[in-house]
Amino acid sequence: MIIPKLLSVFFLQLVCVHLLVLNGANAQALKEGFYKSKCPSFEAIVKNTTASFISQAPSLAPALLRMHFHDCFVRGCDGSVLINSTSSNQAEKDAIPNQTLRGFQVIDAVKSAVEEKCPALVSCADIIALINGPSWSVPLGRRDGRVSISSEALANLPPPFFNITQLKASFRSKGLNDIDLAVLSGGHTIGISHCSSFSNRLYNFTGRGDTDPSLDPNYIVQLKKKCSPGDANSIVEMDPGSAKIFDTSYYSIVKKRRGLLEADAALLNDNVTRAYVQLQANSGGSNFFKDFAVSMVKMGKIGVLTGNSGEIRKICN
Ligand code: HEM
Ligand SMILES: *[C@@H]1O[C@H](CO)[C@@H](O)[C@H](O)[C@H]1NC(C)=O
Ligand SMILES: *[C@@H]1O[C@H](CO)[C@@H](O)[C@H](O)[C@H]1NC(C)=O
Ligand SMILES: *[C@@H]1O[C@H](CO)[C@@H](O)[C@H](O)[C@H]1NC(C)=O
Ligand SMILES: *[C@@H]1O[C@H](CO)[C@@H](O)[C@H](O)[C@H]1NC(C)=O
Ligand SMILES: *[C@@H]1O[C@H](CO)[C@@H](O)[C@H](O)[C@H]1NC(C)=O
Ligand SMILES: CC(=O)N[C@H]1CO[C@H](CO)[C@@H](O)[C@@H]1O
Repeated sequence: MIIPKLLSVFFLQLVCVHLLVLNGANAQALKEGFYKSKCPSFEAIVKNTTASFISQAPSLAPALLRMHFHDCFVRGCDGSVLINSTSSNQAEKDAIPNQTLRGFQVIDAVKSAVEEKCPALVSCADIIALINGPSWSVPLGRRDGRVSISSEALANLPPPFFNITQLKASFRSKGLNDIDLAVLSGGHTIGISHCSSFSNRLYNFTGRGDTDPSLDPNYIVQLKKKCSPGDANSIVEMDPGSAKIFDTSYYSIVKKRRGLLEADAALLNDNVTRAYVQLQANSGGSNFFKDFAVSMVKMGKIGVLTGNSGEIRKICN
């Protein structure tokens, strides 16, 4: 299993649940079991290969989840995040928000294992999507885009300092609603952030050497110990104490005003997203894993290429 084993455990209850999701107009052709007859071992290969990487380096699980988000928000889920820059084109990979993307080696390894069994059949975009759906059914049939432009990553990915109005607009522009925003932000229950993504909140929030008043002052003291001024490279867990476990504790942290990014804290500034935070912050939460699967399937349909559009790339980068 791909995302850490606890995630899988929590999702076990969902294994047989058939998710009802809205089909985006451009996503008609995605379907579960798309490769069943053409490449029956595809799902097993993805699981085996990814599992062997993640057992060696568990921190790759959050990295791959974030990669799927970044792929889908820029030109749709078409694998364009994987494409290398060339002398004449700066690709998405080389945009500022992507400097901290990791895990490309996992995609490459899965791809070459898949190519060995089923040459030229399975898209890179589907590999990213399936890696992130260990325990729910992932509709497949995406094809790969050929275009990857750095400036589009900057324009389409919400930066960490977005306020709630901007976050809602960003998600809505991708066909995702305010609940999807609250649910998918829960992806920050695993993984890390570099100090550079939030240190303005600790040292210079409005340019007057001040701190972010929406961040718990006691937590600011702790964070300052991890991120000295100007330190861009150190990393901090987004859901400390539970950063390897896919659970609802992200929401408890946000509720306590300890959300690491401004975009996490912002969920408290809207009735709908705040209500969701409060719901999940209650002990044990409520249906978060099911909600997450539904919103992930929805995110995974953004702007996909299907049918004869795009291509099946042999080398993902
Ligand atoms: C709501 C808007 C979002 C913003 C502004 C945002 C921003 C960020 C930032 C700044 C980081 C830290 C990067 C670094 O400094 O290393 C991060 C990490 C991460 N994000 Fe998001 N994100 C958002 C939504 C999402 C979504 C929808 C998902 C997936 C469902 C996601 C999954 C992750 C994961 C798993 C990490 C940890 C990556 C790692 O450990 O390498 N994020 N995000
Ligand atoms: C996946 O791994 C299991 C156990 O190691 C093995 O039995 C199975 O054949 C593997 N499947 C593929 C498709 O590699
Ligand atoms: C893409 O870039 C990676 C890392 O720089 C490199 O290893 C790989 O060979 C490149 N792929 C192609 C097709 O040039
Ligand atoms: C969010 O940011 C935008 C752009 O800076 C600003 O116009 C708007 O007033 C802000 N909204 C909230 C709720 O802070
Ligand atoms: C804080 O930000 C202001 C405005 O951007 C800048 O002039 C000042 O040098 C910064 N202070 C520190 C300590 O970085
Ligand atoms: C949010 O809730 C508050 C208090 O319950 C209410 O006064 C306000 O009108 C609500 N705002 C929106 C946009 O629904
Ligand atoms: C993972 C990856 O490709 N990171 C690149 C992001 O962009 C910077 C330049 O802006 C590159 O140096 C990184 O290699």
